[in-house]
Amino acid sequence: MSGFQVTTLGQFIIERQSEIPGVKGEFSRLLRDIGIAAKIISREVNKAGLAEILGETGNENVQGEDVKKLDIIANTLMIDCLSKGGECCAVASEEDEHIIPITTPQAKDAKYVVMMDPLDGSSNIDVNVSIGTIFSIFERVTPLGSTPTEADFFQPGNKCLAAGYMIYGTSTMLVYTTGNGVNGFTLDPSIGEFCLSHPNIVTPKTGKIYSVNEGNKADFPAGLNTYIDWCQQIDKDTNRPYSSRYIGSMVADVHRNLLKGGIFIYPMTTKKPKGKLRLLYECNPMAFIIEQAGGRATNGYGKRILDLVPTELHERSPILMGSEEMVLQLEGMLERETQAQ
Ligand code: P6P
Repeated sequence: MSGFQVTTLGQFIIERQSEIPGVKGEFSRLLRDIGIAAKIISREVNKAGLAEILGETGNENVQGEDVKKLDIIANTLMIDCLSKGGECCAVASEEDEHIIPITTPQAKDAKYVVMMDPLDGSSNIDVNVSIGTIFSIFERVTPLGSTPTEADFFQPGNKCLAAGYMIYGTSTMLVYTTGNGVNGFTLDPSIGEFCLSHPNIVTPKTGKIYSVNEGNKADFPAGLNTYIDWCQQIDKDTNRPYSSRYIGSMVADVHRNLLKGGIFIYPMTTKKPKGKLRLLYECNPMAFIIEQAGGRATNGYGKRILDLVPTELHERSPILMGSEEMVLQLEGMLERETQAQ
């Protein structure tokens, strides 16, 4: 016996394929293609410091943000892997203003579309802070064989078939759900395989970590400042306040809170009335994962993130997500102070 007891991502995808109603080999092959892209992006991210590809291209993306070379590399790699695999007919990416139809002959009849943030948190690349890729898979709603349209992407998150993220940190992990729980895989570079390291991730019902950019405090809705003040009171059980943890990289912040318990908040502010994070390829996929792990994800004003119906490709939404009791507590404060106004 070789002692090789781990389950690889490829084995896991095949083993669990039968759990997802109505999907067959195409879906599994699409997940495999994303796993391949993850390995290549991980290689590029981990050599960034050496390959002089740090720094900016001098270009701006559709969001008006400086685009780092790695953003472009990750975006291109994901699209190339999805194109080669032939199971995806179109992609919506944070890096591209419009949807990207995949024009290979096989893709024409593909059933699925992918929404992605190819490299989230990229402002952290040059300071060696963990960054990530966020993806989700939906079934197209336009007729098979026709040219994909934005209608294929304006689906609420509750129609999502799979959502996941890669986090390029001290190790590279891929965490995803297909609606049957959340599982985490750690890349073993020595064999080039993602190995099941965090089976059936369940997030704690409460926690002691709150994650929000308090630099925007003057701009927060009233109830949020009440909540932050409450978090900072001496806790009767442990005699210490909650911990504030915010690294400015959504994947890293949400991943930590997913495992340890906590709340991640990107609220509406007077300057950003719909918040900053994008609904299609940041809020929805992360909300699907959080809910599948037993947590809660809303826009702070009574709407479940996954029930929001998108009308623009790059629209934004305020988001509170993480441990259910913490999210409910903050929602209560927001509601009370909104009504009091
Ligand atoms: P702020 C990174 O640019 C990002 O999109 C997310 O990864 C992160 O959570 C957020 O923006 C940070 O935004 O305004 O706090 O710097």
